[in-house]
This record gives sequence, structure tokens and C-alpha cells, in this order.
Amino acid sequence: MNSSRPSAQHLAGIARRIRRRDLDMIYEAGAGHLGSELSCTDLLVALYFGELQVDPDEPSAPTRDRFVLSKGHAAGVLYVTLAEAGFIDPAELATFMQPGSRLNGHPDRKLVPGVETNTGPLGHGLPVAVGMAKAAKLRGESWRTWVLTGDGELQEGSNWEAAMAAAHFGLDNLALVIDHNRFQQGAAVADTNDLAPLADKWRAFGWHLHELDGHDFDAIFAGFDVARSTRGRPTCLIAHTNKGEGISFTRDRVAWHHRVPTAEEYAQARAELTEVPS
Ligand SMILES: Cc1ncc(C[n+]2csc(CCOP(=O)(O)OP(=O)(O)O)c2C)c(N)n1
Ligand SMILES: [Mg+2]
Repeated sequence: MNSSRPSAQHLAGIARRIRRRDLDMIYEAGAGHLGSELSCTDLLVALYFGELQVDPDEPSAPTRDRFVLSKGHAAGVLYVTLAEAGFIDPAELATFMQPGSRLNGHPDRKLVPGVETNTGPLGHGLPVAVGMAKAAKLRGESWRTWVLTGDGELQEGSNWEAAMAAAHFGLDNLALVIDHNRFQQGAAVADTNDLAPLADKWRAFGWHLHELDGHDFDAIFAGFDVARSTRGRPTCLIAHTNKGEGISFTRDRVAWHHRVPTAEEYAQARAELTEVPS
């Protein structure tokens, strides 16, 4: 474990703040993917505040680590995280999904500093990330590429072509994090087009496989360390998460994939997301 990383308690405070601002933003905008965003908040916090070598003052530095949010429908929580990390002004979050805003429902790399590639159509983040990691290898550069997909997203065949290529090229500078919350849009993944046995599939495709609790910062960092120390092949981290994590009545409820809270629901959710006592 990298001892220079912030404590789990500190990161839990950041994650709580991000969940709260994300909830506010979706309520104010009247749109967004609340369940999808709460599901991956802890993973984003671990990446941006404990792993990625990125600099908000130089977001295009050639040697930065690359992060691709392949599940682009969770753009809102990426924007809140980028604001918390200093890439964009927090005041701008009030423009989320408004006409003329840079903060669209899906992220745009030409508009938002820190966004590495446009996503939204599922199944394209991993293929793009394979290209990034291959480019780093060709140039002999040591930056790393990280990509976060949904689990339902893995039903897209493009992921499996990319998985095959990444193993073929021996891309040990590439790590895939799967937000395995067991739900997609409108239904459970297992009832739609089952991925099981998911871990065996990645092993069969030549990846190093590690499973972790996607809401436990120590476990997430242990997984990141596995990815960084694996040689000769890419690493897949299956992060076991809960869709809607952090608010009691959105957790594991598929309806909250993209539902907007009523005034009463918003008040209850806001009360649950109080400050973490220091
Ligand atoms: C190619 C494509 N098909 C359909 C959609 C519509 N869509 C947006 S989110 C979603 C479900 C994604 O589920 P999952 O990957 O499990 O993400 P989660 O929200 O659970 O993290 C779908 C089908 C899309 N964005 N792209
Ligand atoms: Mg899912």
C-alpha cells in the first residue's frame, strides 16, 4: 500500500461531499443518472485523490495518467469530482445540462478540462483506452491508463475485441475497473444478458484479475497496487458496488438509474448525506 495516500476517513469525507453536490446538481437540473453516479463515487474519489498522476494546472501534460469514464452517463459525478480536484470552478456545476453549458449529460473532451475522451455510447471507452496505453508503450512513456466501465456495458461486443487486443499487446500499463453494481437500465444485468462467470471471462482473455469492494478505500487501493505491479498483461479490477450507494432508498433500486428525486425524496436524501464528523 502506498503510504502517501490520504486516509480512508479523509476520502470518505470527500466522497460524502461529492455525493451531496451530485444530488443537488441532479435535483436542480431535473436530470441525471443518480444511481449510476452514487455507485462509482468512491472509485472516482480513490482514483482522483489517491492514484492518478494528473495536475489541474496542466490538464493536458503529455505524461499525465489518462482516465476514461466509459460509462459516460455518469458524467455528473465526474464533473463534481473534477471540480473538487480543481479542474473546473465548482460554481460552474450550477450550469449542469443547461443550454450553453460545457457540462453536458455526457462528457466532452473539447469542452471540459480533465475529460480525456467523449463517452456516452456504451462500449467505446475501453477500445479508446487500449489505444492510449498502446501509444504510451510505443513512445516508451511510463504514464498509465485507467478506464471505468459499467457492468451492463460489458454486453457490448466492442469491449471484448479491446480486451483481446490489450492482452495481445501485453498492456500492463492499462487497468480496467468494472463498476459491478449488478444493475443496468431498467433491470438486473443477470436477467438481461448475464455476464457470469465474469471473472473467468477476463482470465480467459489473458488479463490479470482481481476483485474488490468498490466502497472500501483500502480494498480499492490494494487493487490499484495489484494493477500497478502486474507485468506483461493488463489488469481487470472487478469492483463490487451497489447502485445508488449512500442514500438508503436509492441503494440497489434499479428505478434510480436515472430518476430525479421529488422534493420530499430530496429532503430525505439530503438529510442522510450530512457531513462526516471529523
Ligand atoms: C450503446 C448504448 N446503448 C444504450 C445506451 C443507453 N444506456 C445508458 S446507461 C445504460 C445502462 C448501463 O448499465 P451499466 O453499464 O450497468 O451502468 P451503471 O449505470 O449500472 O453503472 C444504457 C443501456 C447507451 N448509452 N449506449
Ligand atoms: Mg451496472
